[in-house]
Amino acid sequence: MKGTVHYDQRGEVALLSIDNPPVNPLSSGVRQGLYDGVSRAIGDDSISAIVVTGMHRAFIAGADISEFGASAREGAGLHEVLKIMESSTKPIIAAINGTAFGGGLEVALCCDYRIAAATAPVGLPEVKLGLLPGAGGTQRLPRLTGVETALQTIISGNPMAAPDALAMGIVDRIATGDILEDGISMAREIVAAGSATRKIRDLDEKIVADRGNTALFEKFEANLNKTHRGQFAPTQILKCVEVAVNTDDFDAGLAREAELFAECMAHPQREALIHVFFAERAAGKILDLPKDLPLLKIERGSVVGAGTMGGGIAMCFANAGMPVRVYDKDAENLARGIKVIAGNYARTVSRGRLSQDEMDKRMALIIPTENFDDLNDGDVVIEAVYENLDLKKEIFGRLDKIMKAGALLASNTSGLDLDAIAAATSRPEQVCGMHFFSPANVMRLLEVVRGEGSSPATLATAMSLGKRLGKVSVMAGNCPGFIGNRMLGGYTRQASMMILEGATPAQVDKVIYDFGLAMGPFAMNDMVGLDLGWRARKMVGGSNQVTVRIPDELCELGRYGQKNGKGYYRYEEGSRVPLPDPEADAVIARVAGELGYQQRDFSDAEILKRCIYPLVNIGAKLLEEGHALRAGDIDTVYVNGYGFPAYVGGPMWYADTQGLDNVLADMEGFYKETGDEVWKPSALLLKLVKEGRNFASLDAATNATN
Ligand code: 3H9
Repeated sequence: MKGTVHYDQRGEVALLSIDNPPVNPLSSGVRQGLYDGVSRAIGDDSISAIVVTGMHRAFIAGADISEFGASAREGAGLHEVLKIMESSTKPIIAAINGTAFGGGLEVALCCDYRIAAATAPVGLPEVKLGLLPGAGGTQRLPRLTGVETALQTIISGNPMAAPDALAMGIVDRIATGDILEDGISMAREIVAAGSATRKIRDLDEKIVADRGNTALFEKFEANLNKTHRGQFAPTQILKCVEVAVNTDDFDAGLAREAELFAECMAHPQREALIHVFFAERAAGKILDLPKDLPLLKIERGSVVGAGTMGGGIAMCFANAGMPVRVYDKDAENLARGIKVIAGNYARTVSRGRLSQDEMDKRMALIIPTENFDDLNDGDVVIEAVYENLDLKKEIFGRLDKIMKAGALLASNTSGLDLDAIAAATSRPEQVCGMHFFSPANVMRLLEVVRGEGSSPATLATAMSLGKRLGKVSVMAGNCPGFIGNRMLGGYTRQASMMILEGATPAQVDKVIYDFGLAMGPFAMNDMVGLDLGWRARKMVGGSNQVTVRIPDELCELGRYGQKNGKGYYRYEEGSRVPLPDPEADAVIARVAGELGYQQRDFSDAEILKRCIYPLVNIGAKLLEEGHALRAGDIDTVYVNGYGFPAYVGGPMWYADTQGLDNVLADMEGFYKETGDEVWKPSALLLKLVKEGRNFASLDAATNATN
């Protein structure tokens, strides 16, 4: 059995300490240990109260996710544990020393009292795994906080700090000294005052007011389409809480919760989301970088360029409490960049998500400079100028001269040749890519790009710095576009081909939106601005790619996208809603005719495959070449950097769910039909299908070698 619970006696208090490092999930040994410990304490006449706490950095991180889907269960069931705790006539106190998430908070809610360390985060994040709190959380939380707060907490899945949990009534007290000692003192106080127990199941004053309040649930349901479009678990959560509010029979509520939880467990979204959870964590483990590799000491950052990317990167440093210099040679650009940063923070303050004091502290950490040499005190420098190889090479040549020995030199290039950039320095071993995604202060993804000469210490430091900056870091090899943008090329090209062949932008975009992305490729292009690519192509004398003919002709007609109200679509004054536009459609039809494309109808299913399967094939090529380490890394890139819906698990996971043999057959069909190289199946895909395997099995084999 995995994990254990230690039993100690402190006078008349039994102390149960959960020991399942690093974060104490409710694995078999923990459940059994809690069951045995509580039973023993109840049966021991010398014990008057029980304190439950966690060792290491968490109280309990929730159910053990790695056990989900296992055929046989070891140890006591969680519900048996909770039942014996809740029926205890001796008061049980949860001493929440650290993270209490999901089933962990639900264990605490089965205790009679809760005291928490001020730094302990608590929450019910199950929804992020496609689940609902299935150990009574949907029934007990509303009884403590009231219905609306409980719904917000459970549906968002966001954690809260212990002091907020105190204000909401979830915990009773915040420890002022050592949490364990304070927990034991609290137990003694309760015993001294008569050993009253207090079961949340018996409380109803916070829920009666909303009994029969269907409008409240309708309000939440209507909002789900905005916040959780396409997701299964949130509606299940609403149903659970509705039962909690509308019935007096607590056990009936628990039974309904168990049914709805089982439906979530059986749902493919649950499997996909848990894949994403583990894939994000696996991505941080680089097989040839030993865990104990000494890292470079990073205390200060430097950023070259005060544009959108540079400013966002500087905010990441400041948010992590690290001072950062931001350089721009143009005083006006620099001032504008700093103003944008201040504006971003001010918006967060106005939404109540940051205090003015904290904003001031962060702004003070961002030090603008027009003097390139000032960058030299950074332990890391991140170059974030526009995509131009010559310019980047020149900057790295200059950085090489001024940066201190041992500094990490990183480029934020989104796809240029990192080795060429590193070659401009005398220390390519200290150079790597750190590719942030826009807006850098918001997007969670960081591609760490490994150059030919990048040293293990450089790479390990960049990965670890990414974590400190709040990013999910994924290692990518140095190839054009790295992981994300190289794959994206296949997706956008196929979308562009389909509108030449007879599909409309609106049809393609709707299919992609319905699949779960925030917008389709044409709405996205309109948002970014069609003129950017058009101007870039003009500067190099144009392009003979058929896929750029339509955007180029749209630009020739002054249709630049959202910025001037017309592109692939038209936009009403001040609106971002794309509306079909006969003028754009006529351009598409004319160009398709001129290029000799036969027009035909497309089914939604075909559109989806033509857009998503290039991602899969290019992803497989990246794996085959070693430019991506795991299929899960690719999924992590797409979910965190490109808005791919986590509930389908990312493109590689999605391909597995479709059956790789089916995916291959479709690709072969498209290859035959179009002759487009993107459809030439990768050798890896062919091999996996031949062996009856999938990407998940490939990753399992890779991770097993770690
Ligand atoms: C649930 O509770 C259902 C119940 O309502 C009903 C049941 C009937 N299980 O993230 P880290 C591993 S659903 C198994 O790097 P951090 C993780 O994989 C659950 N393993 O650390 C990693 O392993 P490795 C609801 C878990 O400090 C290691 O621990 N709970 C679990 O950055 C360290 O993790 C959640 O959704 C788990 N529950 O963050 C909480 N949690 O070292 C999910 C972690 O081999 N967990 N591991 O790569 C988290 O949000 C974060 O892990 C946490 C720590 C904040 C706890």
